[in-house]
Amino acid sequence: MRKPFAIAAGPKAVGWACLCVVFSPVSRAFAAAPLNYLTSAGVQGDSVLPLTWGVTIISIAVIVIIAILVAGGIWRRPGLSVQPAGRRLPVEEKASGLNWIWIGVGISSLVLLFMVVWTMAVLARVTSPPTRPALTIEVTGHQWWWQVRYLSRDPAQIFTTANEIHIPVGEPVRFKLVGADVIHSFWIPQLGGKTDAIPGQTNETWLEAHKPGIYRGQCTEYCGVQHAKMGMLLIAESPGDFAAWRAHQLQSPAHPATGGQWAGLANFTAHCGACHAIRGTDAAGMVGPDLSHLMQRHTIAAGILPNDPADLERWISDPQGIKPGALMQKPELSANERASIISYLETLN
Ligand code: HEC
Ligand SMILES: [Cu+2]
Repeated sequence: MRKPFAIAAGPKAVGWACLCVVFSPVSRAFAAAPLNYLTSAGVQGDSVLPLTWGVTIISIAVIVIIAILVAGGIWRRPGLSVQPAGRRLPVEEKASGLNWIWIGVGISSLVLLFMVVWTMAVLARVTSPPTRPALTIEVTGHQWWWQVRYLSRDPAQIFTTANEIHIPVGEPVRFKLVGADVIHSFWIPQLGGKTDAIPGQTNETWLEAHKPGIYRGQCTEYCGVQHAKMGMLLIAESPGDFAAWRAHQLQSPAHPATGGQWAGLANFTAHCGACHAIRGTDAAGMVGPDLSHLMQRHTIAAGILPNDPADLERWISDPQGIKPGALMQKPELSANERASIISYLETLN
């Protein structure tokens, strides 16, 4: 007699494959990936991570158990003799069959209830920071870069930067999130969950990093053609390093030192100043990233190019070739003008 289903061995194998994916070296490889949420480096992540693993493992266990029961049921099915057409099979009604339903519903409800309570407890813990944050940073999502403004009651202490966020370690930092044009979503996976940046609304979240490091972030709400190239870096540093960085950001960059650099500043103001701002100069545009201390950044174009002279030149020569659709058109510059602008930008420490 033919076996009713040939896939009976399948579910078990699939279950083991899932377990292997979760526990094997693959998870260690994830730990080395820049955008990984399977390791935690901050207070929010510490609460969320056990829940992520817990729910994953429980879900896999449920699938495996059910698969085994289904497979067992199929195998143990008593052999049926071929019935003449039209004759019905006698159905045996054993009262004990119903018990399985009660046991199954009971166990499932307990497991689900446990997961709900655990999730609520984690949500309660990550909703608000353990202590009142001393620092508030406003992050505005633009198509396709991040504006970062350090807020303060004292207007002289406010400054703006882009795509790289510095925070001190060991204390919670408040983030106010806004969308400039469409909905974006702010996510630094190793430190905490996602929060949307919505036009006309200010969402709040907080993050606290345990130890100094550079953590990759990414927009996680589809926001147009260059959504995938809307990254950022969060740089967590010791409170001393952070204070020094902040004090430096509040300064205007030094004046150009050479004639060529002065010409670069003039060309910059004429060709780029409508969109970009540089502290202490006439360039005060708000359409693109603030470039006051550009050379302090590790990356340009929202985390996608290293900030080195060759890539800076590549970007300024043809931004559309690197990020097609980006809101910086190809500048119309002579080779001399471009070289002078780059030599000036390289002084912006
Ligand atoms: C129409 C407005 C506009 C003009 C004019 C413009 N830019 Fe931009 N620029 C932008 C926008 C918008 C971005 C962000 C692009 C992105 O990452 O998607 C940008 C990004 C940059 C960046 C990368 C900054 C970072 O930290 O990621 C540099 C450097 C830059 N522009 C230099 C220039 C220079 C030099 C000129 C003049 C030759 C210029 N831009 C002209 C709008 C402009
Ligand atoms: Cu996006």
